[in-house]
Amino acid sequence: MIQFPKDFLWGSSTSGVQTEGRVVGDGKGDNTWDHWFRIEPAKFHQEIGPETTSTFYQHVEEDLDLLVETGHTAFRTSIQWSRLIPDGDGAINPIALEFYERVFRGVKERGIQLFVNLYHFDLPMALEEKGGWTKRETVLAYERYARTCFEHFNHWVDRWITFNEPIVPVECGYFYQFHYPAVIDAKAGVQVAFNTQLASALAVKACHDVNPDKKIGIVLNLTPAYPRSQHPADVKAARIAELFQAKSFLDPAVKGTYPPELVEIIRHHDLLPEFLEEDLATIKNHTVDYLGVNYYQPLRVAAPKYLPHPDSPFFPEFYYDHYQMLGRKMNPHRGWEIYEKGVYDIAKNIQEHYGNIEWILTENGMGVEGEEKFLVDDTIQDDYRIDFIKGHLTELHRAIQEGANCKGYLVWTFIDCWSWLNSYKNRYGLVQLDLTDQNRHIKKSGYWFKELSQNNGF
Ligand code: BGP
Repeated sequence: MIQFPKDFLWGSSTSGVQTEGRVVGDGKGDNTWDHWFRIEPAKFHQEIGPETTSTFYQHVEEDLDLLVETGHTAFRTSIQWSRLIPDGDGAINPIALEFYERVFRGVKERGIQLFVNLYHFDLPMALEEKGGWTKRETVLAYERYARTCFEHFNHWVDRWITFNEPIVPVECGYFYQFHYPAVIDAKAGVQVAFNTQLASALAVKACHDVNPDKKIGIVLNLTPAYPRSQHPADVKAARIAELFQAKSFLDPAVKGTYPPELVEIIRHHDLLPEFLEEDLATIKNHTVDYLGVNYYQPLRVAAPKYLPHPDSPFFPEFYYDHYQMLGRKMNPHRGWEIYEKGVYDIAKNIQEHYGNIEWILTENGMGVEGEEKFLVDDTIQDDYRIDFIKGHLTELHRAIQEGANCKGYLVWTFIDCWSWLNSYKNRYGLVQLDLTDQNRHIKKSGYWFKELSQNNGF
């Protein structure tokens, strides 16, 4: 039996945007997803948009009961900025205030630790129209929004989170076109990355101003970059890929400084952001209290085969090619590699290079397209998901035995949810959501997860 330390947390993560849905009269303002779906619905899988997400808004009590039934001792969700402050920087929506109070109180009344994230890819559209994260005004509006949240909800929230996977809106919004504004503009992307980091540091400061004892962290999608071989060119490619993918936020968030090699590359391409001297001190002085780590699949890279065309816009892939390892283990239902040892490597990296800061595994899970095919006697028989979780937990446990400071495991996610352009394509839940009638059915993994939590191991 693999036994986890006493008080280890078991639960799941989700986000406001991906679960709440929209209801007439709820007072929510548009965010970038609402807007993008309205103007380009065909981009979204089966043209299902963010207003029809898992209807948590109408099923709060039922869903919170499901957390208990699936063994949760911790739960992470996010506040939708555009719900609480519809135009991003003006009046508070009283209906949203009442809604989030009800949700958070409900979580606490069930004896579950509550992690609340302030930003899960969801910028209010009114701010995007003024330039979004490329503008300092958005940073300052975010700081005011964060402070508002701390002042209203501190009573229920055990731990705060500033951002989820902040590199993703940078990559997807300014390089790969999976997030709005879906442009190709490296200079803007770098500015957005810097502004996001600054906003995170300002939120850390605000959180501690309001209550010095409250812990606040950031959630990063960390994976080591694995080189194809030990050839120096492959090793260099991996080092640089990791600078872009992980250290761009990990270093400033935990150490308060940017990696010099990354700064050099950015300078070399004339992409340095605009900032004030005091911003660097803000980032330096307000590092996070703990880390959330999301991990799904490894990043494998090789030295780039070709020189970029001189007219090509800058991409981080100037420095590395993606590489598919022969004989890799796959999740065929999602097309992602499964590499459990990645969790161990992340844990060792945090232990050895980031002061063994306290962390929680905040997302790990197995997406499955067409999961109805595993339905037997009304229950999804998702043994593959149980195996996936067990495999990753085994590696996490090994790292903890060696001193890694991980305090909990949150699966993605408790109920099948809407996921950006992929909409409902990939199902991740411990609980199945029937899109036709919005009924909820616990999957085999949900029952197993309860035992896992009760036994504190497996
Ligand atoms: C993570 C995001 C989540 C969720 C998950 C699954 O990176 O933090 O919001 O969407 O990915 O993604 P997908 O449904 O595309 O497989």
